[in-house]
Amino acid sequence: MSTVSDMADQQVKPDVYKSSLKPVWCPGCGDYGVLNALCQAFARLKLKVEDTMIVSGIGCSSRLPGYLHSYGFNAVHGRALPIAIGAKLANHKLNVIAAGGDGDGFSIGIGHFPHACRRNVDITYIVMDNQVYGLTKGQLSPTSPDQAITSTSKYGSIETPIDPIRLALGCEAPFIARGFAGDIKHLVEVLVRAIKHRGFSFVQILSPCVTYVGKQQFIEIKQRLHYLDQDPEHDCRDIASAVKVINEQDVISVGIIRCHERPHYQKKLAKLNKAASRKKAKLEDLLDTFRP
Ligand SMILES: Cc1ncc(C[n+]2csc(CCOP(=O)(O)OP(=O)(O)O)c2C)c(N)n1
Ligand code: SF4
Ligand SMILES: [Mg+2]
Repeated sequence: MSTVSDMADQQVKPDVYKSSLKPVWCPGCGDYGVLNALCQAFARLKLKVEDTMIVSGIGCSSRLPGYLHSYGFNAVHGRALPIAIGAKLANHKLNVIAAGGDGDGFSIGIGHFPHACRRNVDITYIVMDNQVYGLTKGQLSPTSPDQAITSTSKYGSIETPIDPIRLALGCEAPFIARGFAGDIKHLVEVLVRAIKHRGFSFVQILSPCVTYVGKQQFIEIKQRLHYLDQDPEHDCRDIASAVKVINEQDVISVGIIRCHERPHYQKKLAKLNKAASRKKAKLEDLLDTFRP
């Protein structure tokens, strides 16, 4: 992580990370909470703006890079992850955050997710999950609940939703967390832990869409919250604790669900490069492998 080391004893103000663009999100949108929490997390970690990059796809949530004062890339729909991973592999010093919505990450972009989890490149992926396609006016998304009424499911959804946490766990993501845009203080703690984690970290942020789902989405989430850091039985190093979270029905757990240290991709790559440089392949031997 690249930080503002010469300001070690000074406080960094969260506003340092905000760009001059005024967000165009609807008043009350959960994404404002995510932007604020992210700036506070960056400030807490004293990240250097010139060593920080945010990559997104397309959607209301994917507007995030424009509102942050760092390197940013508003990519094409569903492609935040491969671009973020490419940036990190090209420059290991960068703090790389990929961001997007539930549609971006789990419809068109879902093919990239399992590979990001298992490959374990040291980036953070945040999905601002509002259970709908906000930007395109409220269509059904892969995380829309059963029976959800949307502009493309007028009589209620008949599709089983994807649970991003269950998916991440099944794909061996080493760090899995959930936060709520309506509890910024808690979300900052979650984001700080995710960015500090050495390896792929995934954070599902419940970020209500007041326009196409409605104001009750905030209220319903808030009523069901269960804070894992206050649960003495939860141990994020123990996979059984994570399995308990994905099977819960009545509550919505927020906090660090899974945290499992394993060597990240860049570390393994450096080791591999070192071993390969010791036994240089001869061009003739390589060419022989193509000869009949
Ligand atoms: C290749 C491609 N297909 C479809 C679209 C249209 N499109 C733009 S955003 C979006 C979905 C946005 O939903 P989500 O990712 O959940 O973001 P939200 O707006 O809800 O934050 C779609 C289908 C597009 N821009 N590009
Ligand atoms: S449409 Fe929904 S997700 Fe998009 S800005 Fe408005 S409230 Fe937010
Ligand atoms: Mg969405």
